Amino acid sequence: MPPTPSPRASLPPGLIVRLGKTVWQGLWQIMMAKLAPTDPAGAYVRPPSQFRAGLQPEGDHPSVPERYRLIVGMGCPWAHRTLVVRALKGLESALPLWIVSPSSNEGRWVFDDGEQEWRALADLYQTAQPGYQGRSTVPVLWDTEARAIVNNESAEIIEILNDGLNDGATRAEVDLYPLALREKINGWRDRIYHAINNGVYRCGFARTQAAYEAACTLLFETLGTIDVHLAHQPYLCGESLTLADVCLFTTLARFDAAYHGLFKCDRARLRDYAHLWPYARDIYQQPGVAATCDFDTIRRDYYGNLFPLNPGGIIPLGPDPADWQQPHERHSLLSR
Ligand SMILES: N[C@@H](CCC(=O)N[C@@H](CS)C(=O)NCC(=O)O)C(=O)O
Repeated sequence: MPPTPSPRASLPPGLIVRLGKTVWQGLWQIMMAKLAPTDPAGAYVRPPSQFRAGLQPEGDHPSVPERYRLIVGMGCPWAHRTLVVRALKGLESALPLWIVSPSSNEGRWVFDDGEQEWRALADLYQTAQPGYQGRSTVPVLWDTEARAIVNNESAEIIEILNDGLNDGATRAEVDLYPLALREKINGWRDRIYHAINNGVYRCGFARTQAAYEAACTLLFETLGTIDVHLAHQPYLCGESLTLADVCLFTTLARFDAAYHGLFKCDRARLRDYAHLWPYARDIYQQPGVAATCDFDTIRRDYYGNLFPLNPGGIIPLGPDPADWQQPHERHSLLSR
C-alpha cells in the first residue's frame, strides 16, 4: 500500500499573494524602466532618433536607385510607415528590404536571413557609429556604399522616399507630400504622433494610473474627432491620400490586433468606428499596401516580446485579418 501523504504545512495564502506582488511589482518596475523610459509622473517618453540625414544629388548620399536598403521589422508601426510609402511609390526594386525580427531572449532586433555581415541590428549601428550608445531602432535607411545610416527617423524617411528615389520608382507621379498641403499634413502628423502613434505606447508603457488615463483619454478623444472629420472627406487633408494618412494607418492596422488588448486601449475597437474603419480598409486596399501588413507577426511581436506586459507569453488569436478585405464603400466621398 502506498504511504498516506502527511499533511504539509503551507504558507498562509495572504502571505503568498503579498510576496508574489512585491517580487513581481519590483521586477516589473525594473523591466519597464529598461523597456520604456518615463518622466517623473510615470508617462512614457520616446528617445529621439539620432541619424537625420537625407539624400541629395551631390551629397554624401546621392539619389541612386538600388544603393540603399530599408531595414524594417514587420511588427513595427514606425517601420510600417516606410513600407507603405515604398509600396505606394513602387520602390520595391529600387529599395530592397532587409528584414529583422525581435529576439525575445536578447531583447534586440536580429537579421532574419543570415545574409548580412551583422547578426544583430545593434552591430550595424556600431559599424555606422562605433561606440553608439542610443537605441538600435527600426526603420533604418542604410547606405550600402558609404556604409552609413542615412536616417533612422520614420517621419523623415517617408519624406525622403516620397521624392528622393523617383528615378527608380514605378509610380514616381504619386506625391504623398505635395507642397500645397505640407502645412496641413505636418499639423495632422504632429497631432496624430502625440495622441495616437505614440499615444498607444503611452497607454501601454504608462507606469502610473494617472499617466495611463491621461494618454487613454487623449487617444480616444482624438480618434473620435478624426472619425467625425472622415465622415465628410476621404482623407485627412482632403481628396488625396498623404503622408498624414500613412502615419495614422499603421497605428490603426495594429489597433484591434495588439493595442486594444496589450496596451489597454480598450474604450473602443477600430471596427466600432463608422468612418475610421472603412477609411483604414480603403488604405489597406490601395496597390501594394496589403502586402505590407503582416497581422500574424504583429500579434506575435507585441504579445510575444513585450514580456513585462504579457509574462505568460500567450498570443491571442485576434480578429480575422480577412475583415480588412471587406468593401470599404468610400467611393461616394471620392466622387462628390
Ligand atoms: N522615432 C523612431 C522610433 C522607432 C522605434 O521606436 N522602433 C522600435 C520598434 S517599433 C524599435 O526599434 N525599438 C527598439 C528599441 O527601442 O530598442 C521612428 O519613428 O523611426
